Amino acid sequence: MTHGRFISLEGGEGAGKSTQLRALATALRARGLEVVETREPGGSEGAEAIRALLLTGGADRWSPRAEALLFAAARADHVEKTIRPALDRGAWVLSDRFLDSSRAYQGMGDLTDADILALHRIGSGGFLPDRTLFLALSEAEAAARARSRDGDASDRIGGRDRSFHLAVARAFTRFAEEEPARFLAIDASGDAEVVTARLLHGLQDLLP
Ligand code: T5A
Repeated sequence: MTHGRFISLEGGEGAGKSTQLRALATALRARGLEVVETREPGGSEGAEAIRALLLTGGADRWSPRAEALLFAAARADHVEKTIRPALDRGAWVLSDRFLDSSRAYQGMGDLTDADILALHRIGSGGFLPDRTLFLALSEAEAAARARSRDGDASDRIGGRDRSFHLAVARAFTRFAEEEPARFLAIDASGDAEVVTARLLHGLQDLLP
């Protein structure tokens, strides 16, 4: 019997989260674990429908408060329909973004970190990952990676200005300082295989 674990990957746009999530899943499956790959916003039927509402349309489609509530609602559905059932059967769940993205992206303007945590308590009972791996990458490298994949295209939130994304990066760095047991900053520079090895090292104490 394996013991289910919930791991989230966080970071700015283009840091390599999706790439690393796939590589981590492969590495964990090679150890005989059942692995569920999921993402936010999304990861369940209802949350994927909310994802489309959140990431498309004009910059002012949603007020900051409505946006935060939509993320929290999507997360509540994701936790209830996808994450908890998988953990209950002993699977490892890897999520491309989770609560800390809301804290970094929605919790530093009209709403505070305490507001986002309150929404999470209401929506998902305050449920937290066993470990969060923050892919730390310089602004220039992340922009180059995102550009190589998307050109100049970006979604409703990714398209916000440079100062917004710098504040997001600072928030993630602060979370790593404040919660070192759960939230680990991992150097995301260099070849993908090297980054995967660093991430696996960050999970070492949780592995069966
Ligand atoms: N959001 C999300 C909130 O505001 N609040 C929330 O609560 C949540 C959950 C989601 C958006 O929603 C916001 C944040 C986001 O703006 P998304 O479409 O899910 O958007 O996209 P992102 O999560 O932003 O991630 P991206 O898809 O932009 O980038 P990734 O997944 O970090 O990067 P990835 O793996 O696609 O890699 C980017 C490119 O770099 C290459 C890849 O091949 C790819 O081309 N690459 C590397 N190149 C060189 N060396 C390496 N080591 C590389 N690793 C990857």
